[in-house]
Amino acid sequence: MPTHTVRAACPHDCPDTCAMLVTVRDGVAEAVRGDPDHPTTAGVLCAKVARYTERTYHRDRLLHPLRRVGPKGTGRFERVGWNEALDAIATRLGAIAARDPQAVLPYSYAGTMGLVQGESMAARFFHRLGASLLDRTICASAGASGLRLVLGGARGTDVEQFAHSRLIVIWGSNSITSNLHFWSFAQQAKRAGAKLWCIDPWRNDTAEKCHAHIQLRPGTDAALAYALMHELIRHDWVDHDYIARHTVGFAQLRARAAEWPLERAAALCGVAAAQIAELAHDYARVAPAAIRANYGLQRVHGGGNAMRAIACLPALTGSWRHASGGLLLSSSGHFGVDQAALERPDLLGARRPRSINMSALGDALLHPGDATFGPRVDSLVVYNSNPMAVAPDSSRVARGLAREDLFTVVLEQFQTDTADYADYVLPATTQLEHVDVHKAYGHRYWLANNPAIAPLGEARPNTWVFRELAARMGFDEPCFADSDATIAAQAIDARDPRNSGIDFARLRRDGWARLHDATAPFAEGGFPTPSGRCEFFSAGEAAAGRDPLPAVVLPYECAEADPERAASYPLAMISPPARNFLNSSFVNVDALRAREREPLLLLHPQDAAARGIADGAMVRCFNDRGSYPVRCALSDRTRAGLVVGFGVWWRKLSAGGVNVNELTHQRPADLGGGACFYDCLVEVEPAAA
Ligand SMILES: Nc1nc2c(c(=O)[nH]1)N[C@H]1C(S)=C(S)[C@@H](COP(=O)(O)OP(=O)(O)OC[C@H]3O[C@@H](n4cnc5c(=O)[nH]c(N)nc54)[C@H](O)[C@@H]3O)O[C@H]1N2
Ligand SMILES: Nc1nc2c(c(=O)[nH]1)N[C@H]1C(S)=C(S)[C@@H](COP(=O)(O)OP(=O)(O)OC[C@H]3O[C@@H](n4cnc5c(=O)[nH]c(N)nc54)[C@H](O)[C@@H]3O)O[C@H]1N2
Ligand code: SF4
Ligand SMILES: [Mo]
Repeated sequence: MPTHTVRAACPHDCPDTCAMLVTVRDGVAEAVRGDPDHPTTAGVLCAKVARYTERTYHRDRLLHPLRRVGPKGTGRFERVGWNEALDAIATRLGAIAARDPQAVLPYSYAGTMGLVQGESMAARFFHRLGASLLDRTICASAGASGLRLVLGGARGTDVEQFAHSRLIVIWGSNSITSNLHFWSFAQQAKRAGAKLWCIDPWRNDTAEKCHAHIQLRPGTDAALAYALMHELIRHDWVDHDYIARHTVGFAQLRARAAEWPLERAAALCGVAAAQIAELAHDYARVAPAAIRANYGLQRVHGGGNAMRAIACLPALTGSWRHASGGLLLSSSGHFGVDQAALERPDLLGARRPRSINMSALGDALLHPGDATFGPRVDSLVVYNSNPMAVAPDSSRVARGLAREDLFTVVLEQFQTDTADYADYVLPATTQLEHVDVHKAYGHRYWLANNPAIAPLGEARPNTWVFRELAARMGFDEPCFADSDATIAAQAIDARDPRNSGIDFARLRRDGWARLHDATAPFAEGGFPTPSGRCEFFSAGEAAAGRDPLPAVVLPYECAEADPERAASYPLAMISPPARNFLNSSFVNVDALRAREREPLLLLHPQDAAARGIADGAMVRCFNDRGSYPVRCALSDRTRAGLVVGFGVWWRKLSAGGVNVNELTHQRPADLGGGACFYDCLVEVEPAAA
């Protein structure tokens, strides 16, 4: 039987959104590889997704619907038919919605980034039902909000242009782990003589390969950015023409920056003043200079304002004039997506359901309901997410999910920690088995995903499930009959000139297409802000009674903000991803888990010595929220006072049946309600023998 090749897209939550080629023989996907012609993928997939067939044909794939027979959390289920499962779910949701549809809470994130298998049919269903809205804050909302205040939206430097930068500042990103295809452009620049700076609390794999590394305390980036601004302004290394024509609020920003001389910022950040001075000098004197900021820097109380402060830098120096200057956090705002067509918020009619912050799921599930909160959550419908593993403050999430009176439905490819708590588990297709269309947040290409193989077992796409539920609930609006290909076509807003010549039929044939937008987005200003300028000073924020300028907001959990807590739990903890996992995805792929071996905590030798802890020992990492048994590695790649606990392990594949989120908290960041995973104090002690 000869093989054929199917054009697909990597579905995972990663800025790179790679173009994939799937080799299929006799209905079986034999291999996936990167499309060599796609300019950012360049024929390379990361180690995780190169094994996508292993994930798809995994022995543990869920292949038929399941109904719970044991206590919640124990993972005991029996097989049921689709009709039986869907009838029961529709009946139960209908009964809850008859009391108050807001008692139903959808819970989803980016298990797939596909616009079809993400929030299309699902959103239509929940809008029509009148369910609670979910505020999707768990990853990026603080930084995205900060960026929006200054630049107006998620736009920035074209990733391909970093190849020609002369200075690259990698800020809060472990690019080699989490943004590999950006890293290849940075390497091209490095080979051509560019200088690379990294700003990160630990010496991650990327920092190892940069020329200079500012190893700051987590959550202090805004102070660092202000000290840089102070230096730029003090030396008059700013572009007065760009500032005059394309920004607002320079005088106010200058006054605020004057509060952050090098020494003050250096003391707060825990770094040498001379290093900040050196970066300011490089940033001013080397052009084009570009910043690659990523979401690692905004998982703290002050994350939104940190991004806001950083976003002021390229306008001060006029670095936006160069295609290879500027700043990239996310490119998603370059895409013209017809969100309303996908999600159909009009199906709400006059209803305005409450919105629940997904990063405080534990609190939401444990809330008894009152006039402020609204009704108690009686049903949780989870798809594209594994909240039991990834949401903060796990012990409260577990208590919430264990409620006998909570009706939980989980659409999943695998029996995850979350699925263990479900009343019904519904088997979902993988990217090789369904249709989708993708934008990206790290490049500027639309991609199509053609199905390569038939669904395995009785697995079904998310869209199919919500279509079936809609039919059973009597939702007869025509949009519930749309096919997946129809939805994919609707996603590409035909009225948006950036989509000219691009439609789903073309994408299906060619695999991908570059959107049309200026390579240097703000060379001539044109910021999508209310003023049309880069807003150092936000009149909107001032009118709302908030700080009109970027603020320096300390972490909730640090010695300055909470000395009492710091006395009991003196170590700061960050929990960035392990390289071979993608959030909690891939933890169950044997070959990848074998590379990571077991949950690991980096501890500085000084902190270890003070606690009598030897390299490789099992330790107990704990605070007042929980306790996490973990293997520790002593390393000077972290700073004294900082531990690095790699995530996000499945609880049931970890030593104590818990993961690092046992220790994190649910408080929101300063902007956008973002999660604060890296704003966390802990103590570490040798594990009891
Ligand atoms: N292999 C792999 N790739 C991934 C993921 C994965 O889990 N695994 N996750 C994907 C997802 S969902 C996302 S959102 C992105 C995340 O990727 P990134 O946006 O790069 O974010 P993180 O990996 O969370 O953190 C990046 C770096 O920020 C550092 N950091 C932590 N706190 C601070 C701080 O206060 N200031 C500064 N300056 N740096 C700080 C961390 O030490 C880490 O080295 O990657 C995507 N890619
Ligand atoms: N401590 C700590 N916690 C973190 C982070 C951290 O750095 N530290 N990172 C945070 C970040 S940045 C993010 S984005 C979140 C991510 O959290 P999630 O978005 O929940 O990501 P995953 O853990 O990858 O879980 C996605 C699930 O979706 C399933 N899935 C994939 N495709 C489909 C599909 O087509 N249909 C259905 N029904 N299911 C599908 C996968 O099998 C997987 O179990 O985690 C956050 N949690
Ligand atoms: S680098 Fe990112 S987009 Fe590319 S294959 Fe890996 S996870 Fe997917
Ligand atoms: Mo994320």
